Amino acid sequence: MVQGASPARTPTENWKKSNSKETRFWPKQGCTLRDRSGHQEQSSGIRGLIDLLIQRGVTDFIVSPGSRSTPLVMASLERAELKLHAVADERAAAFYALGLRQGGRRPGLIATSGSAPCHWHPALAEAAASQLDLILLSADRPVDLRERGAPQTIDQRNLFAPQIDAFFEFHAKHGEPELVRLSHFLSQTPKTQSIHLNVPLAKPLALDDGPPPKVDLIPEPEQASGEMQTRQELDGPGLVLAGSRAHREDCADRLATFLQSTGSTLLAESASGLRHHPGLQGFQELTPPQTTPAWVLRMGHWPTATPWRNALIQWSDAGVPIIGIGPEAQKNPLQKDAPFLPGSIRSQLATLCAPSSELHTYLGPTRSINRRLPPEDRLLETLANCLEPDSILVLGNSLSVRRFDEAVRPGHGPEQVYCNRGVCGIDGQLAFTAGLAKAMGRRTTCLLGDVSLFHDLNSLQLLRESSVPVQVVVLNNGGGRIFDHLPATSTMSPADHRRFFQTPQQLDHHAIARLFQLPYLCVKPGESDGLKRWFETQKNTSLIELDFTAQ
Ligand SMILES: Cc1ncc(C[n+]2csc(CCOP(=O)(O)OP(=O)(O)O)c2C)c(N)n1
Repeated sequence: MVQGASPARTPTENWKKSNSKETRFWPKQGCTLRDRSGHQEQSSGIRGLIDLLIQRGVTDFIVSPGSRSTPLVMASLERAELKLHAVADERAAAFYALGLRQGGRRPGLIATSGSAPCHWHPALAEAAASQLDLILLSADRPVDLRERGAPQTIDQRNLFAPQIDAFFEFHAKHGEPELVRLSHFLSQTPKTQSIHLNVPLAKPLALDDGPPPKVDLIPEPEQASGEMQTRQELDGPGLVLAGSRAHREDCADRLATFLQSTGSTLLAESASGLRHHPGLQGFQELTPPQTTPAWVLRMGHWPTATPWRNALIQWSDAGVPIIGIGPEAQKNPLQKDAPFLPGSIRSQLATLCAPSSELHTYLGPTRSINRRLPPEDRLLETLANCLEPDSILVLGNSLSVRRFDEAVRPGHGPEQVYCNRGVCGIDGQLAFTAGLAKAMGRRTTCLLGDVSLFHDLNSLQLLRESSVPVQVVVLNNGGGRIFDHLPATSTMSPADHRRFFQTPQQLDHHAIARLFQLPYLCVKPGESDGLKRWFETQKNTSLIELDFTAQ
């Protein structure tokens, strides 16, 4: 080798040198991917994008790691008014964001290109069904790399249709004109809608110095309220059925007046937020009345409990009007053209009244509420009584929410109970709880099944890191026991039933707790003394196993 000359490169080194990741895929004619002249524009475009989102009200970003998204993260880090959270798994990140949104914050998600944003989909399905909005920022490879076999590159446009209608591809390198285009788009998209912004980014994946261009957010046009204000008379005493999320707005006092004046009865799920309200307790039942009501007023999500749903079917067949009220009003799987009163529950309740001012009596004060409970349900009631009334409770789907609703009477347990009943997934429940606990800043408990825990196991890490203690209570009944009630159960072999439906994981929950360095308690029905002490003394996130496997 000649002194001073650069060492000879091997063919592989030569290839590597001349084929940096982005030049290996030859750009289509007329564009150069290595052109750095657009870098300054890209940087200011990204800063302007984050600025517009802050103007729209975004408070937090949940960041999952990746290189393509670097400029988005860096621009967010520059803004002191934003809170950034790191969640490695994108599916958990999206459920965490959903929890934050449920708790009143306005979060956005940031992920890299390829399969990463695809993992947001389950949480978006729940968000859409529960009318919660999220902002999604997916970084993308430059547009010219699409459909050319480039690594980590898929078509990310409209990835989430039909869950989200609002999609915008933001070309940061076009700088200010692109920001003006985005501002128009945002003004046309109501804040209640989730938005997916796909952001193709070229190398270098960093930010140049320089302030963002100042583009103002164009205000949304005023929406007509469209609420019906005519007074509506409801003949005869009826029934109000409150599913989860019925109490999104403070409607309890209006509802109490309405129940009183119409002589009606209330069936309220825990996650309706109405069950524990002191003014409503005298009107409540836990099981549907034997008498057919003259009408049913339904608010929040469609009910979870099978007896309630069966009663609705029976009444619907008998021609009882099932009137939807509030944001979820229009959804009625039984009656396609069922009457509904959209808009706010509070204002709609004010329009409803009985024909005369005379007080009606229907079922009278609570009866089905005072009954003997089996040992497992008593343990759930003990659990409810261990929880402070102003703490937060998240109920997992499947039997957790059903059993809790059946076992725990009005007035017991926390007032604020949440459950993802939009699409009833067993996924992401711990991540959702972590986000909600963070947003609310209050002690939080999550009760969920053993398969549900397994499904979101990695989110125990989020809970371990949570600044607010979260008690994870796993109702371990040896698999997905809701499937014991499948009509086909009697026609298949027990082995097939276990393998394809119950899917018992047979995991050692104590070992799981150790893996995530969480304190652990195991409680069996009839041995609930330790539970109360645990809740009184436990200051950290912990895992509590309710061991129902012997039942
Ligand atoms: C993401 C998702 N996958 C599958 C289902 C169908 N599913 C409903 S309940 C259930 C079993 C849940 O088991 P577990 O959490 O142990 O609760 P249990 O039925 O014992 O109450 C399954 C798989 C679902 N709802 N969501």
